[in-house]
Amino acid sequence: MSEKIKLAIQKSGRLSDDSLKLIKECGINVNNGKGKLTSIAGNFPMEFLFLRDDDIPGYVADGVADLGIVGENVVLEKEKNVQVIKNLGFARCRLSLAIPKDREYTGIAYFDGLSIATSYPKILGRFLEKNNLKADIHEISGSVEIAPNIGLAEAICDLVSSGSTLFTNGLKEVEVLMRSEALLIGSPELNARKKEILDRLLFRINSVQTGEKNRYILLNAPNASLDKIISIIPGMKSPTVLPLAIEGWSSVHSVIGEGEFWEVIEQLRAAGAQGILVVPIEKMVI
Ligand code: PRT
Ligand code: ZN
Repeated sequence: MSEKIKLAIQKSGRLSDDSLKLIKECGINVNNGKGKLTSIAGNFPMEFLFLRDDDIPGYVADGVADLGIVGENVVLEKEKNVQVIKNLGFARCRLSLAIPKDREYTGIAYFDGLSIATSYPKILGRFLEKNNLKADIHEISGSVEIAPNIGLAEAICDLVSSGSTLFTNGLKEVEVLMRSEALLIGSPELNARKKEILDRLLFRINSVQTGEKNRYILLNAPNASLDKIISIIPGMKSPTVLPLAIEGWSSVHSVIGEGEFWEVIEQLRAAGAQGILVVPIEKMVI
């Protein structure tokens, strides 16, 4: 049997759906039926391990898995010997310190001598040390946000995304320790065959990500405006210009960045463009 690369992904949780979506968008079939711990891709030399996110850095460092998809927060907390291969842009959140909302926050020295509940004792410990603060770290594995209300700690250090969990527990976010997103991590020692498979995977991930960041644009323009319009949407090499059936008009096709979308549309309309269509790009190979 030919060699496969082993990718560890979260079995169930906030990373699972986006990890599977990315794999599928890369054209790789993943069969993650209920209760499965491993599976093999039908059409790519890849094997999947479905694990708890906390275990992923350790499995990758030990070489049980070659690659893993996991939050940066977990990678920094676990301090395992893994390499970060790529930022994946989903599961964005921040690790923050929060205190009861009726307390006046006086700056970072507020935390000196307090007890702080967290599931991230190492990241918090490093942060306190860097700021020359001493605090009592209570490591708990879940529901950190209730700690102040039940008298377990005076502050918490936890992941935040919308902020609603803090709000409903009467807490306020006062310091951000780090920002996190999902990462593709890898074992520092991959053999030549596995590096080749990784390169193929990265090529596909890059094409998906570039496609997501761009839009395909089609419009009609009077021929007299073509020069101006082409200068606004230069595209990958240059736009495609096709004559319309009606005399003196052309259809222009190009690619624009998702972030510049509205600005570009306004400029195009001012330059005389009509019938502007903008459509998503599934994959883009530059
Ligand atoms: O079972 P397993 O150990 O695999 O999963 P888990 O329960 O440890 O992790 P899971 O699935 O909750 O989160 C996996 C990863 O998603 C985290 O390690 C982060 O990298 C990322 N992530 C992104 C988040 C959040 N956003 C997030 N909001 N992880 C957790 N939260 C929690 C947070 O702990 C708090 O309880 O959501 C609550 C806050 O959310 P808001 O929106 O109310 O602010
Ligand atoms: Zn976990």
